Amino acid sequence: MEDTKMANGNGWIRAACVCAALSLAGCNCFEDLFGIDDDDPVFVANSPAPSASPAATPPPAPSLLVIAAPRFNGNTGRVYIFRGGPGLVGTLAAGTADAIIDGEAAGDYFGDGLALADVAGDRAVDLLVTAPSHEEAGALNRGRAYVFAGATGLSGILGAAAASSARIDGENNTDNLGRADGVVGGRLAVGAADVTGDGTADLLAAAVEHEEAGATSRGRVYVLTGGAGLSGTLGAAAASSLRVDGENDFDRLSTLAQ
Ligand SMILES: [Ca+2]
Ligand SMILES: [Ca+2]
Ligand SMILES: [Ca+2]
Ligand SMILES: [Ca+2]
Repeated sequence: MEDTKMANGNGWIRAACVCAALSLAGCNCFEDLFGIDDDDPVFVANSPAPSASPAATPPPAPSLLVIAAPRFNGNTGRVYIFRGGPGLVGTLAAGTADAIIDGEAAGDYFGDGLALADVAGDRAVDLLVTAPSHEEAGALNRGRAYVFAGATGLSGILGAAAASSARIDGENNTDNLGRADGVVGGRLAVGAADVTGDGTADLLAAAVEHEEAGATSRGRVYVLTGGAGLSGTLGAAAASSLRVDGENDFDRLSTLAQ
């Protein structure tokens, strides 16, 4: 196989490389592959010249600053998202955030649990928020964990239900899925770690007041496999790949290793 002069003058290419693109006008790949006639002229339209050095890697996007006010507006709860960067300095009112997410209903305590991690597996950081006293109609304080996919792209004032890509509901009344009780450095109600070992972070959520029949408030930790399947409205029991229960009544299992 011979080197072939490109008609646009960009230089020399190997005929074998041209045949990788079967749709190129003038490329007689049958001939080139089987060695019948390697001397045919080959035209490669707009082939880029080889770059002398690889393109510079763009700097990573600044981190997000996420702040929660679980008692905002009658304990509805509100989460503020500021995009980080050199301009984020001084004294700011929380309401000037780049994005604001409001809980669904009074008494939900939206924002009690917070974490940032890519649980959708698309390399864009997702925001995890819990509302431990949220319930759907006919239930009581089951708690709900939300995934907001691609959190860096959020802007304006948003509602938690509509803006979230996934919602995970507690199993039973008064489970309080995602309750952190505002304990700084203590109870971790929601988080992410690749527990399944497939390369994508999984969602971790704790329901401190959950118990199985005959017990009281032992607590249960759930692992929900990360990835594209983590979307829509899900039940914590059915959607989780792993559940870990507390040993004793009132253990209120909640701390998650990451
Ligand atoms: Ca993501
Ligand atoms: Ca409630
Ligand atoms: Ca995983
Ligand atoms: Ca309970």
